Amino acid sequence: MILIKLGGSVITDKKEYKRFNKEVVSRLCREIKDSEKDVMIVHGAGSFGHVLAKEFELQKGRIRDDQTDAVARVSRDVRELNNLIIKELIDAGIPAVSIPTGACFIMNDNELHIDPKVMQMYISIGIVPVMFGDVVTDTKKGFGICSGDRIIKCLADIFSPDKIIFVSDIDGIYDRDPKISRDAKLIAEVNEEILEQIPSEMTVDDVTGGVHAKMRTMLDMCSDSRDCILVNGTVDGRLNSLLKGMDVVCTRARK
Ligand code: IP8
Repeated sequence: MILIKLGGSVITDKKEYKRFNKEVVSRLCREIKDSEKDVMIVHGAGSFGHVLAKEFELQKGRIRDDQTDAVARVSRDVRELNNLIIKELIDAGIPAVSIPTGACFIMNDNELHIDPKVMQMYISIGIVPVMFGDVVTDTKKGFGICSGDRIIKCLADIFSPDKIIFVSDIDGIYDRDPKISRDAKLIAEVNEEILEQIPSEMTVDDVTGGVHAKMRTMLDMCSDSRDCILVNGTVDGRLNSLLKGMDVVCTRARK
């Protein structure tokens, strides 16, 4: 099984509140279907989640009264995004069902605990469960933000996928910020030592951390028998080629 995270930067326009990248998502769903691989899918929140979550500091848990309304609005918005994605998956021929993280699971001081039974049942009848970054109740903090990357980590521990693919809007990890430095070089394989040397301020405007945090999660999950790969989903066919086992421009995490 291949675990795929569709990142917020590729499924939405992160600069504009609730802007869905319908064409890109539709193509990515067709690329997944065409690969004929057995997959589980998680998606990020993009501008459906991060804009309000950041404004109301939801990642800090319950710290003031005006957050309650924001919790409800962010939950509503990420479900709206999830519905749009489920529609594209079904239109592409993938029988997908939504498993809303905040409705099904609880966090304990930011730590997500997933009971896999519902997902196992869906998988056993040929349905693809889809989870997403969400606002989740937290036994210690009242609520918190659970990122898609944290869900991926949890699912990887439970379902032992052969491969984990993070689909983003960048070709991979660079040795310096490619938006600032024209001679930034793409790194094909990242390990702990290489990651240490990459500037940590090279992050996107997220409440759940940027490229650096993602690479760290990837290093945690990769092994000799499991590839963890960051790939650019804005390039036509790249995800499809990667799913089919071809060599593509990307960054792989290496222990
Ligand atoms: O986009 C964040 O999930 P991510 C979830 O996977 C919210 O980091 C609600 C901001």
